[in-house]
Amino acid sequence: MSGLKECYDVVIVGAGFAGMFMLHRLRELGVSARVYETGGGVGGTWYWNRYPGARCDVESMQYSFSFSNELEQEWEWSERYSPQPEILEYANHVADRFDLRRDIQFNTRVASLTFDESKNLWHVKTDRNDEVIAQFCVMAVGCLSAANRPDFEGLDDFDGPIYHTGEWPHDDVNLSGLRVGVIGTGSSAIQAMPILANQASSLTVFQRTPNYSVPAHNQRLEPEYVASIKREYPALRAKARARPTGFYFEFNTAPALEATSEERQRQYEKLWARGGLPFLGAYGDLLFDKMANETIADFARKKIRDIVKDPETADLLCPDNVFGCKRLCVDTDYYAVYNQPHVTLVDVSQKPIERFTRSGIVANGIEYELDAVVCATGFAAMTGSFEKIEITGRDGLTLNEKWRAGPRAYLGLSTAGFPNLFMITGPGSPSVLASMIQAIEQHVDWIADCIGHMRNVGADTIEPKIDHEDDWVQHVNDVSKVSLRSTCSSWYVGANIPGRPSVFMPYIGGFPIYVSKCNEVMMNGYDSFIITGARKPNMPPEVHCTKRWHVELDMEVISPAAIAAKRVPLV
Ligand code: N01
Repeated sequence: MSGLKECYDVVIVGAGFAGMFMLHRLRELGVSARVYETGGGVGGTWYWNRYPGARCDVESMQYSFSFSNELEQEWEWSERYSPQPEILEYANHVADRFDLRRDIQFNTRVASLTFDESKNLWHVKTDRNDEVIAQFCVMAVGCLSAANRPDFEGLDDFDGPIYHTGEWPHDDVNLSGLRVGVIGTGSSAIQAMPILANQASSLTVFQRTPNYSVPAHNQRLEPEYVASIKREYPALRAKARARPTGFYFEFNTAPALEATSEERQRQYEKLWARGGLPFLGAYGDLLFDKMANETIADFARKKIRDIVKDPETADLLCPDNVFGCKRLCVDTDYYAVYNQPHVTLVDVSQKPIERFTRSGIVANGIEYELDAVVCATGFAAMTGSFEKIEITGRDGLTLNEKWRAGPRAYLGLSTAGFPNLFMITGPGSPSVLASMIQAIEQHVDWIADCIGHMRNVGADTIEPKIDHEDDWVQHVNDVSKVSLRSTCSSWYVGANIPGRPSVFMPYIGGFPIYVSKCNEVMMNGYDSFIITGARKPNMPPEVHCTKRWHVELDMEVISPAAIAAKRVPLV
């Protein structure tokens, strides 16, 4: 391969769920495609995040592809929330079943993508000196893929190993009997800690901001339950698509503040006992009204204090920010970890970690002796994986320059000045606020329809009109302000990493509204895009998947007016 210039219709960057399904759809169109993947296997997030305890926080029966009935029926999930190895096995099964590997080049990082305006082609270079040419590039790089490794002073001095949850080694990591430090208390740490505590002789947790976590109540799936879902899959998927989050769960649109405190207590207890993310669906105004939110935050803080025996530790673990503002965590026995005598919580909220030394970490003037450190410090979310690739569009403009003040993309699908470059679950789409696999499938279908149409009409390039892009970015920003979610320093706004512009990146207006907008754009003949070279400009595609994604919009529930009236839990 090295040094050879090959030509493909499409280059896909990434072989996670997005890249795999994109490849499958393009093959159906008879389009040649090459996938480059940094990792040694498929699975994306689930290939890299193999830290102990890693599992999905969306229920297994909904966290799967819906495009193939056979796949849906044959695959067996074993637990309510799938563990990482099982999801990775599923990804491998998909790759084998649809014979995807022959078009995927593993262990290869795309280093640069450069648009040649004279030929309307992308030049793709990899870190293994491959140089290929493609008419289209599809970025299937994932929303939470670029690990955030803070540059602590003295990192190189530390004698022991330093792991990152998002880049966990593939060999066995044996922490048994070691003094282990964990930096961070987000979802990854919360999942890993109960298991790390069982292995380590001591566990020292460095916490900058406490997080809310709801019990998972994970359990084995009963065959009867699985069979009942499989019988109903098409209807269940349709219901899910009609929900703001793209996954299905019961939610209550009534306002919390109109219930009595006894009613609220009963409702919160009932949903806490059920567990998981649907807890946020207890009332319709929880993410819109600060006072309503306080009622659920108080309930959660009381739960923490009930579980954690040492009052000082419990106080440190109680967040004082909006409940659900940061991504809600889902745990198994997280808070109880702190009752174990060998687990210590170190508050680094007032003063950051000072430095690493040969034998540990110094915080608040105290040196904590450690044999190994786990950085559960998250990701440069949404844009981090784009930043790592030098992407140069028209007039020599790089994507990093264009996005310096925050990402700008039309529908999170493409960005002006970068023709024929598509993104799957890019910034400005529901992505991380929706069920990821649903969001991926919808984007892949839209992109495949678009590429098929471009070929049918002999078009050279497509890119969004800048005024439509600007309007969409403004809309994404405006809608985010309706929700309390935009009010705290979370990775949704890039605030977990110093120096990043503070912009609410995912589209919070709800999956169905978003999907209907994508369908409308397509059926209007892509009139918000500039298409060059087409024999028939501004025509809708002859073949398209809008039916598959069509939902009857229940405007009572999901219209912007309803959102503004604070009645929809955009969980
Ligand atoms: O990352 P995070 P994560 N010094 O950013 C702290 C998904 N996910 O990997 O909050 C000290 O949430 C940081 O502190 P702060 C899920 O969507 C899904 O845990 O920024 N601490 C925070 O406590 C999730 O939301 C599953 O003040 C530092 C922690 O590190 C997303 O991935 C499972 C620091 C990072 O938490 C990210 O979760 C796991 C520093 N310099 C994850 N820098 C599923 O179940 C950062 N921190 C699907």
